[in-house]
Amino acid sequence: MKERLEALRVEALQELHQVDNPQQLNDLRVKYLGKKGALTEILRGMGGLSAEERPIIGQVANDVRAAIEGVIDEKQNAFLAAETENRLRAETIDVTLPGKALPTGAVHPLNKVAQEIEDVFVGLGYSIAEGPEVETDYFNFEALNLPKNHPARDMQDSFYITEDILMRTHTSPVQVRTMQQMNGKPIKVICPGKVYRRDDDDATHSFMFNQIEGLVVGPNIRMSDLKGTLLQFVQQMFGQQAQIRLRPSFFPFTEPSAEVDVTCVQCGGHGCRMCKQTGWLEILGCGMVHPRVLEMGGYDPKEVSGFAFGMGVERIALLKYGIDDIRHFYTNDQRFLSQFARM
Ligand code: 2U9
Repeated sequence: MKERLEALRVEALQELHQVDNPQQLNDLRVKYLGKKGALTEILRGMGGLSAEERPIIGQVANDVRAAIEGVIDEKQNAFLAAETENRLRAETIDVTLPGKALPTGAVHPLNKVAQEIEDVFVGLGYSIAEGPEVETDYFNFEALNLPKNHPARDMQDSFYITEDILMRTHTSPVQVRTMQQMNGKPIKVICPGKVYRRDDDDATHSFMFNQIEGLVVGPNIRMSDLKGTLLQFVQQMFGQQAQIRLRPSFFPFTEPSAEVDVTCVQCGGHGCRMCKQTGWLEILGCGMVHPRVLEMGGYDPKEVSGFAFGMGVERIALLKYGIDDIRHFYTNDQRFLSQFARM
C-alpha cells in the first residue's frame, strides 16, 4: 500500500507539473483528492491493515496528500497572480501620453463684435438692458413718436403677428421700457439684440440682424456729450487715429438727428474703393431724444434732456474685418468662421 501511495505521489506530481490552465488544475484536484479520487480509493483499503501498519501508512497518506495539495496551491497562486497581472496590464493608462486634440468651438464673429461694443460702453459706465423680440405696436412705434399712419411706419416694413403685435424693428422699445421703469431717474443704457425687418436679403440686408442702441437721459445732457461719447467709442473700436463727422439726418424719435461717419478703415481717409473715394464710412445714427419721446417715457423735457444712438452690429463687423457680404455671418461656412477662431 505504501508503494501504491508513493507511485500515486510521483504520478500526480508529474501530471501537475504539466498543467497550464486553472481548468486542468481543478480536474487533477478532483482526480487525485476528490471524494472518488485516487487517494481516497487507496485509503479505502486501510481497513485491512494491522494496528502497527495503520499509523505508518496513515502518515505516508497524509504526506502524499500534503505534497499534492502543496503543488496544487502553488499552481493556483501562480494562475491567480498571472491573471491579476494581465488585468492590471490591460487597465494601465499611460498618463504621460500626449492628449488627443479635440476640435474646439469659437465665439461667432458677430457675437465677438457685439461683445466688444458692449465692453466699450460698459467701460464708459453704461448698463446693459434687454427686452422682448415680440413687441406691441405701442412700445415699437407709438412711444417713439411714430403715431399710427405716420409715414415713417411705412418706411419700416415689419413682420406683424396681429394688428398691434409685431417682431420689433429696432431695440428702441427696450429703452422705452427702461424709461418707464426708471420713473424719472437718470438713465445710461445700451440695448443689444436681434431685430426684424421685411427686407429682401442681399449683400447688405437681412430680414433679421443685430442692433445695439444707447440711451442717456438726465439733467443737462448735451449734443457735445453725444459727440464725445461716439468719438471715444469709434477710437476704441477702430483705433486712436479714427475720426468722426456728423451729417444732419432725420429720425422721428430724435431732434436734431445725425448720421455718423468714421474715417475709412481701409485708406485712413485718403479715398479708396471701400469708401467710394470719400474717405468716410457711415457707421451709425444718433440724435437728441425728442421731447415728446421723453414725455411719453415719463420724463419732463423741461427738466432733463437725452441723447440716443443706434448701430447695426453686422455693419460694424463688415467694416472692421473688411467682409463684403452680410450673408457670410448666417451661412455658417467653417472656412469663413474659422478665420475668427484665434483673433
Ligand atoms: C428712445 C429714444 C431714441 C435710437 C436711435 C438711431 C438713431 C439709428 C439705426 C442705425 C442703423 C438703426 O441698425 S440701424 O438700421 N439707428 O440711426 N437709433 S437714434 O433712438 C432712440 C431710441 C429709443 C427711447
